[in-house]
Amino acid sequence: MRPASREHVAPVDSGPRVGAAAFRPSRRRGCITVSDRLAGMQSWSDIAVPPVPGQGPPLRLFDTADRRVRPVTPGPTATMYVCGITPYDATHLGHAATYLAFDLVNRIWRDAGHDVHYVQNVTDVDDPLFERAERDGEDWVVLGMRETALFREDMEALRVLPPRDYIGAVESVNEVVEMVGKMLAAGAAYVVDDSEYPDVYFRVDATEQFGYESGYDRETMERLFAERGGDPARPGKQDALDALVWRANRPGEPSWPSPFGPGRPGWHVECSAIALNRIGSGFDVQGGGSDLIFPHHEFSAAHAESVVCERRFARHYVHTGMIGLDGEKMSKSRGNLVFVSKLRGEGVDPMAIRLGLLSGHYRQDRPWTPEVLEAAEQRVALWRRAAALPTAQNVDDTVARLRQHLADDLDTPKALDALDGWARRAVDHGGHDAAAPGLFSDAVDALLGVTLR
Ligand code: 5CA
Ligand code: ZN
Repeated sequence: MRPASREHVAPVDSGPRVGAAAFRPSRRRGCITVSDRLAGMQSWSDIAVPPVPGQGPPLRLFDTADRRVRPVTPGPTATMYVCGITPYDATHLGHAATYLAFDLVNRIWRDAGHDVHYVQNVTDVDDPLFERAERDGEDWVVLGMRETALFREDMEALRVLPPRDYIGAVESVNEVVEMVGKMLAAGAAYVVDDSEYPDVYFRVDATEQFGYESGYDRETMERLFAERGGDPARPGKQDALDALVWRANRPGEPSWPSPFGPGRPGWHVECSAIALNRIGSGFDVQGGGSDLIFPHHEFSAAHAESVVCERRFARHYVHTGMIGLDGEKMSKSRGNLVFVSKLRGEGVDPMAIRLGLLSGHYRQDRPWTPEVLEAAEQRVALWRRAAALPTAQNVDDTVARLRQHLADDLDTPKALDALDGWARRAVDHGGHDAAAPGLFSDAVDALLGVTLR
């Protein structure tokens, strides 16, 4: 049974916060409330990254907004926000591929000596979660907790470095309330007044620069808005593209109190508020799959820019291609999913899953096939044999090429080729360098997240 809306107690403090300490557990009549769950929201376990001698060139990435590859120029602390899962089902290989791409960014930055402040959300209050819970006669809170726990396990198995802040939507409601209040005060948002539900909408023309992130024309925006969770035909909206930022409470839906009435956050504003409050405006990389280019990242950016009065939410907008199966994008709604946990359960080596997903370029839409997995299994086996040799030929040049290819917009196909070449030569012809196998292993671990030990 869903908890009644009164049970959803929003944390009352506001402003930047990190992790569990900022939240007060709350219990009523012996029930576990959402706030108890907030206190438990944790990232997953950290993974040691071995140091690798030397340095690579500075990272260059394709920026969706500028439509070209250009250098990422972080300060001593590099900052990244990557959109997290909506936890109504298990992690599939499409999700995994996206988080692996940004894990490479994290690893390249660390290799270059940056401290990395990585933030990720969990969309644990949203319609798909309620619908799946309803279908299965389950509490949506329990469903979200279970799938988030499984996601953490999958990320650990794939050796994805954990975000520093891992924040549920339910944890950030007070931040959203504060932000929507600012938008209303600034005239960037309005309350629809011809309905029994006083939803709050963000004006698509609230910022001058709206549209710069996707670069899409109005027609494309309208099509994608309707396809990806927007509500162009909602009566009372001033523009079909105005985006929901606060959904007034409907019977049976969870809600939180706010000065503009009880309700729950819209989707884009959740990511806006979580990122702004932790890594601020003008952070280095905003990441996600290409299906988030519009409307999600366009509006996340516009929401933030409307309240901080700056023109650029993120300095780089980075998007991954879609992993498909049998010619179709892998998606929960299509049901053509290959789950990471299912493969793991079948005994597939997570390092082969990792290398299989990294064998294509991150920006390329690409299929997952049995051949991709088989090739990755053979690659891991070859690399393990090479790493276990007592001596091999010098690997310095190969490590330098690995760094170069990764810094060039994460060119993993070329990086993996270079490593294959060295491993094949090492296995076939040996060599006299006793440090080379260990260095190869460390470089593959630190930069690609693949352990060969
Ligand atoms: N919770 C929102 C973001 S705030 C969300 O999009 N959740 S999701 O579970 O649908 O997707 C999580 C991430 O995986 C997103 O970055 C999405 O773009 C990415 N993703 C989803 N399907 C695929 C796929 N087939 N291939 C690659 N990435 C995918
Ligand atoms: Zn997001």
